[in-house]
Amino acid sequence: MTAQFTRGKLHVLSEPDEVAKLTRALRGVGRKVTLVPTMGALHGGHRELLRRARRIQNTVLAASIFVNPLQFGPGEDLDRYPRTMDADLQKCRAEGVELVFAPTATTMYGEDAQVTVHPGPLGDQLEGAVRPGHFAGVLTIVAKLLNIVRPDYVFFGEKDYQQLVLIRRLVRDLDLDVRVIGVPIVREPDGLALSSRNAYLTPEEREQAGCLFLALSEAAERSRAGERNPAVLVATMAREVGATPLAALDYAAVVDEATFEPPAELDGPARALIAARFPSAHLIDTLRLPAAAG
Ligand code: PAJ
Repeated sequence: MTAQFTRGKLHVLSEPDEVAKLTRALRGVGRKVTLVPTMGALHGGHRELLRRARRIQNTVLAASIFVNPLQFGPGEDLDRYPRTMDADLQKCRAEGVELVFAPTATTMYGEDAQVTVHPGPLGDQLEGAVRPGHFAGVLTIVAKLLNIVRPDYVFFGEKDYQQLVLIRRLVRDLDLDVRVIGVPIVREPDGLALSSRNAYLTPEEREQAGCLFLALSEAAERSRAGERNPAVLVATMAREVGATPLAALDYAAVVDEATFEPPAELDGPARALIAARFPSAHLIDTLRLPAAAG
């Protein structure tokens, strides 16, 4: 192995140069690298990504922990975003992570970083319309992480489905040499998708937050029953959230899974997406729509 690396041990590095040097040395001795990018405050969703990533044999499992300021808009939750580094490192150790890259904003962006990745039209839709500039920030940090770590595999959750689609396009359109792997959503017993932002919810909001999954499930049920009109499914979702006192709908949408365009009629793999604002948190969720039964 290399001088600075002991197999099976957790190495925590904060300098991009050190990380690049270490992973280059590991590649030099034939090791592949798998990366799981996160913003920390690790929960069961992140742990599922780490577990799936660890199943790829004979690779070094790396995770990044970085609350990326570039993907937060003015007035968003950058300052209060949960930061739980010690607990995160414990979880990484428990999941067999061998390298954690935890940079600071200054080392990542310096004083004068100016060039960013432009996500294209999909970056302005849905979540991008609610959070202008968000996806440019996401794609810029992901491109940087991929360039520093140079992983063979990189894992992302389907919970942030539009993010996953945009990252696949980033890799395709900029010819990046990495395999992107998507992981299904981990949920609470009432269906609420695990999220670091769930910690913001008051008990009353938490009780009502199941409405997102309920809305998606109703749309899926109608689709299974033969409803082919996306507008009907969108109206079904909007009604469910509208009936939840503390929730305000940001968007409900049905998109073609391959193109991410809203289909005129459902005739192939499609996905429902939903986002709602509670007084304390903006929450998103998604579900694949089943084809009609029979
Ligand atoms: P973060 O919100 O920390 O999420 C890190 C990864 O965990 C993402 O790929 C996300 O989709 C996945 N994830 C979160 N909750 C999940 C759940 N309940 N089930 C399955 N996967 C889940 O997403 C980001 O960070 C950032 O935008 C990042 C990609 C790290 C760039 O800064």
